[in-house]
Amino acid sequence: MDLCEELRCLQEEGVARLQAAADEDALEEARIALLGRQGRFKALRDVFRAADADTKRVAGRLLAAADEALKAAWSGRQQELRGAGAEAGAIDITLPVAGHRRGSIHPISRIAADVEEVFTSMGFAIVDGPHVEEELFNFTRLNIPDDHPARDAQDTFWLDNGRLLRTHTSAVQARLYPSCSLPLRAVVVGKVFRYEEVDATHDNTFTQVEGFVVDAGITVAHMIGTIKTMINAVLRRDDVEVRLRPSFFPFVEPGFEVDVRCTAADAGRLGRWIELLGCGMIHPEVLRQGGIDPEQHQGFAFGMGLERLAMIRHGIADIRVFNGADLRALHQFGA
Ligand code: FA5
Repeated sequence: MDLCEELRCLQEEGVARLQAAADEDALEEARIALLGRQGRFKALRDVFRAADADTKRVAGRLLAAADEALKAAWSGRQQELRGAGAEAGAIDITLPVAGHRRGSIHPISRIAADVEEVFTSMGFAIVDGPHVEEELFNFTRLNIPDDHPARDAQDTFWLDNGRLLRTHTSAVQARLYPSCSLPLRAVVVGKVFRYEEVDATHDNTFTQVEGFVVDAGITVAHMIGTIKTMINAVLRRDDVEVRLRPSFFPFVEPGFEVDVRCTAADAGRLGRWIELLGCGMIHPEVLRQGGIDPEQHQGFAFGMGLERLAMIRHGIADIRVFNGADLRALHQFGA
């Protein structure tokens, strides 16, 4: 057989053998025999190299065609075999069914629902307001004019259009007063945002609960009674101590802060006083700006950090758990 005949033969037989390989081992064996260093193709190429110019001119095309056809047959069959293997392995009906992971309610959503339930049972309406707020409601109508230093204490994220991410839920008070009918008992639960350095008790995105009551003859005693009722109903611990400290917020007069601590021997970080909320009697100027006559009606308001409350409820020492993505931590406290 001359070289050209042998090359035609190699292509025909080789392609047929590769295509007929029953599995990957057989295919590899065929590849070595045909295309390996000591295979048939290599042997014919050596013959080709030694051939004269006339033979080379004719056999060159046949050599290239055989090379291409063998390689294509090899890779085509390899893909077929691998695809079939993957398909066969894709469904192993003998494997046990992978269990569904049960989800859980985020601890802040859980405690928010509890807080709302307590207030609804006391006759409060649930109200809401926008996260992107106007400066007017977040600051000005709350007796915090442009140049007031209290604005620095609540620095926030400003938008190009002059609006801001609300720094506290007190903004909802300012929104609501002009259109509300009295007496008013309302509670807001929602996210607030501050340009804040994050640590174990401060986050830049957290949740506040704002409660406010406006009626004739409202006093500090009503406020303290309401706050204590709420704390006792939501915290499921019997070792909680509460204290009231005088404080300043431009939108209340007088103003207070309420701290809590746990007294159990193993309370750890929670054994120290933790500031839970700010509160006070609504400033007459805030009522007036909202169209309410402070001579006729008085009110109290409070704003509480819900994460802080949840930390005490569950004994969580670091606020970053709530906005973190560690589901193992969140699952423990969810419902
Ligand atoms: C206020 O936001 C006032 N609007 C509260 C208020 C309402 C006072 C009505 C009087 C009448 P303050 O900045 O202190 O106040 O925040 C209130 C509560 O939110 C704090 O007591 C704390 O529990 C929580 N809080 C404040 N900053 C953070 C923070 N960075 N991370 C988590 N919780 C916070």
